[in-house]
Amino acid sequence: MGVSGIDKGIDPARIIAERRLLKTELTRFMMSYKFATDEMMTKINILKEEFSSIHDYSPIEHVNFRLKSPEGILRKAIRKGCPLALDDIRDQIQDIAGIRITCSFISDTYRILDMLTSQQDITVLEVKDYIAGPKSNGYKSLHLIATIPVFMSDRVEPVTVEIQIRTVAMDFWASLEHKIFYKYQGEVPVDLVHDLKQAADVANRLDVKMERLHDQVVALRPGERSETDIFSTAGLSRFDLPEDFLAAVSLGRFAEDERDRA
Ligand code: 0O2
Repeated sequence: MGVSGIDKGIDPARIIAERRLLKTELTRFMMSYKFATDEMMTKINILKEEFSSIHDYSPIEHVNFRLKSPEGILRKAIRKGCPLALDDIRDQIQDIAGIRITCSFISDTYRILDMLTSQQDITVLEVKDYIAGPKSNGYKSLHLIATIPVFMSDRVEPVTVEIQIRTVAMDFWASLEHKIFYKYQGEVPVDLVHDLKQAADVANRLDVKMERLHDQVVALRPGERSETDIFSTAGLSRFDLPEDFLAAVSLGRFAEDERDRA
């Protein structure tokens, strides 16, 4: 079959012009997802650094991101019966930009979800809570589907990003299950499906146990962190704060308190 369309009697110059236009549109389309991922990654890294400098651990273990390839987008669009037009793909395929946050504990996954969803420029489209309601195969994860505005040279575009938030144990399970699923092309033998479900239950028990242990350890530790710890975790050297500056600021605060009380 002639892919070019030339043998169908279409003017070759028109075909070339169309192709060029499509190429530009596709590049802009993919770029918008890349920029949205960059913006979200900045937000997540800020949360990670800020949280670990105030508390004495980071709720975020790792963060990965990926852009779905054009072939992957096409496959998913065909699988979902989505028309192959960029506007329809933008509306219906919500995981073109994907970020995965791996947390230490289950409570951290919800904490991170709250921190992200409370940011003013993030618009939540959907939250799928596969932790509270796991899939029948045992899959657990929190999925946040949200838009973030991307400021480009001539326009502002809200771009959809899918953020998967899960514990290390959930992530370990999901990556193995994903490999097995692809190896068997979706036709996973029944005994393997059963073993995977059992492994998901074991992973969940580990999550619960580890969180309980962590809570016990935290309860034993003094809550306050020293100033030096805070600066070193944040990767900063100590600021030199002159005594008279500190005195002036604290006097100002006393005066403000007095005014508020009056
Ligand atoms: P890949 O290769 O990771 O990109 P919907 O949009 O609701 O019609 P969709 O998009 O399947 O359907 O939504 P869902 O179920 O929330 O899944 C989105 C992504 O979550 C998947 O993307 C997977 O990354 C992950 N996921 C969902 N279910 C499972 C599961 O059972 N096992 C594993 N390992 N991952 C899962 P993709 O595009 O399917 O795959």
